[in-house]
Amino acid sequence: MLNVKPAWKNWQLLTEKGRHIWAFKPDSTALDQHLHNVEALSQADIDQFKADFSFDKAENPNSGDQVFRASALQKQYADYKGPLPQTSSSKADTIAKAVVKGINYYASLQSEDGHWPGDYGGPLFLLPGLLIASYISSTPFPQAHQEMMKLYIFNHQNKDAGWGMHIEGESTMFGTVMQYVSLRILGVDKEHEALSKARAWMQLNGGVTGIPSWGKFYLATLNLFDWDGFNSLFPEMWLFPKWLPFHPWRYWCHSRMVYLPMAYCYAQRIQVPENEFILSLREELYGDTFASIDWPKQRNALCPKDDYTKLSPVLKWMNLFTNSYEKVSCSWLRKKALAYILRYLNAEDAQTDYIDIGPVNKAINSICIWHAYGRESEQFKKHVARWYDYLWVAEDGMKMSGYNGSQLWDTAFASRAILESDLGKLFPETIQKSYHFIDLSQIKTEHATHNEFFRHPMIGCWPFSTAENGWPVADCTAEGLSATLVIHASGLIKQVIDDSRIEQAVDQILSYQNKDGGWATYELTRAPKWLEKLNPSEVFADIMIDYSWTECTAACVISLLDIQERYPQYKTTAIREAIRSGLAFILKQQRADGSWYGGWAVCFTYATWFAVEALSHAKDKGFLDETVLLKSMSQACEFLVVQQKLDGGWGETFESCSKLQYTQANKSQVVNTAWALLTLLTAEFKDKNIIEAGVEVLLGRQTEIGDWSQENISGVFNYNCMITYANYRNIFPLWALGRYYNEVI
Ligand code: LAN
Repeated sequence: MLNVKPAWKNWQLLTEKGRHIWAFKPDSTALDQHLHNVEALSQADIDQFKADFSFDKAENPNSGDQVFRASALQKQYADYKGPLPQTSSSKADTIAKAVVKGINYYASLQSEDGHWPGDYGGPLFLLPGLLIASYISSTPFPQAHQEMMKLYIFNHQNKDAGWGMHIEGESTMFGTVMQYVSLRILGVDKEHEALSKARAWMQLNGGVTGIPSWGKFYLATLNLFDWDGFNSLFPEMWLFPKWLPFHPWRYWCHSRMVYLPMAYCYAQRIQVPENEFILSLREELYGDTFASIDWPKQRNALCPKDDYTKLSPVLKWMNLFTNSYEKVSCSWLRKKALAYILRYLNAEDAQTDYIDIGPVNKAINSICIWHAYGRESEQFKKHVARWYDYLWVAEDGMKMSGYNGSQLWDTAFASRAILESDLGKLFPETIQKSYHFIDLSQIKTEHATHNEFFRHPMIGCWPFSTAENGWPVADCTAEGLSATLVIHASGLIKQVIDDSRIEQAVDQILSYQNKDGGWATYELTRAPKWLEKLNPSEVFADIMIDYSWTECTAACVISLLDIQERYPQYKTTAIREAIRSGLAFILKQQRADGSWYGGWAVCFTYATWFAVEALSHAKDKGFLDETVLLKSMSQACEFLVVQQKLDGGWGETFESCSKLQYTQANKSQVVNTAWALLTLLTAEFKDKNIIEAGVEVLLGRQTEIGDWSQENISGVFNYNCMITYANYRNIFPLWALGRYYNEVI
């Protein structure tokens, strides 16, 4: 079935209510026991790691989650022996077999609690943050973890000896310096060939001072960059009156929660004391120039390879002011700002049970809490315990995930994909388990401090990962709700999510709608678009406010349409109005070529699927002028037809996201093909040859056991950083084939 390598077997994923902990040679399944007490490695273990986690990036930088999958299959895979439906044609027969085989395989990856674990790596700047936190706080990872992290970083070094922002990206200064420092923290000798070549890369590309601001920040905490070389984060801004349009409570929550602990570190000028290691690193990174660098001049220095978003002139002017303020800052005010920030950090930790909103503030909050309360404090220990929630083992080593997982999101999609056709009903236990997880993950209580710290109310919502993560998302709520409704309609379960909880979810979705008719991610859009001019990160775009997105809007509209169908009496007028304005927003986002740009996955095929799905569900229900709706859908189909590849499939690369232009991959991709097929089928596209050609690609690529191979990276954030969705290669082909089965049966 799978080529399972011996060292893989030593790593086991333990899960509990969606939590993921990778344990080395676990002797029980008690999850907490495996955080720290890991046995020491023998040289034989290390050699085995090296042999079994060797990975050829040149073949495909995307690992295929084989470590997790091999072990899950061993535990619970069995060939499908149940009944198959009577169909009318051999075509329908073939599709039915492929779908059943695919679901049967996929079901064996489901965890006991009902979700589908999966690799959520991709970005390369995350693990370094965690390693820096561990170094600063003198809290090293167990040796087994460290060896695996080294392997991961080595495995992802590019041919030119640098590293990218993410596993598929070309080398950047940010990626390269961060991995370099990480390998050194992990004990790799500076004379190691990979490192000396990386140093040459840095020199060739203008030197380390050109690292973007987030890198400058991390280096400053390591005493490898002077804080004077870092633009002020003006910590006093947290004391601004709330009505100001640029008060940080209005930022996109991810920016808010990252710049908050950064401001703390900056105000405290946190840096590890000079020691031999740091002095050596200075020399490795800068030669003998460190002492003579004019730091203030480096504040805006930027390596051209990292330059994605130019700092605006407005921001540069503001920096002039805030940097000068640093020289005269009033200590009383600074203290007050720091006290406020620390209170906010504590609230975020408490609200998320120390998981935090994401991988970046997870690492930086750890540094702040260590600084504020010490290594032995309860708070810091709780932080450390959650470091492990973010680690993931695949055949390329140990990585840091882009979130504490994508549990709810994948489970909701998977349930809908499986139940797309009646074939899903052959797997009642799978659906019962996913229902259990969806039930478990709906948020049932409010944070005590939610008002004080600007949180959108959340009872009834669903998060992207787990309930403990404590940050619900608008479209995850929609997906959770849509999945719940589909499962209820299937008749396979005993309903436990009652009407009042469904109504809570609907109310939340309504409360998330923006004035422009669209839906954003975690919150309402809280400030005008011009705030983007203050974006200080050179490597991401559109991070300052929470924008309405096509996909998020479509997901919310679809769930409201579902509600109208099943709960027609509930808030009919308000829901109809929300749907109408949501649809108008979607139509407005359509490009002249008929496509939609996707902000959260690669890329045009993704958002086009979401948009057309919403439009087709709204058809004949009197929301829009039907000719407008039909024209929009047919333009979308024409767009897809133009992009279809010769083999009948569709394939985009991540550059679609960063360049905002449809970019053909060399080879068609099952995930893009599935999105295109879902679109054409829901739009009832007339030319069946086009559809059949795509279906053939999915059938042809299905493996013997019912899986599909991992192809290109599928996810993205902030236009420029890619992220892995390991479950997509199963969910979407199954969904598309299930839909096609409904056509041909
Ligand atoms: C995610 C993951 C899920 C994603 C969807 C639900 C798919 C989307 O429709 C809405 C946005 C959301 C919730 C999303 C936002 C940005 C996240 C949280 C991520 C891509 C996962 C990681 C990323 C986060 C910002 C990474 C940390 C990096 C920073 C720049 C802070």
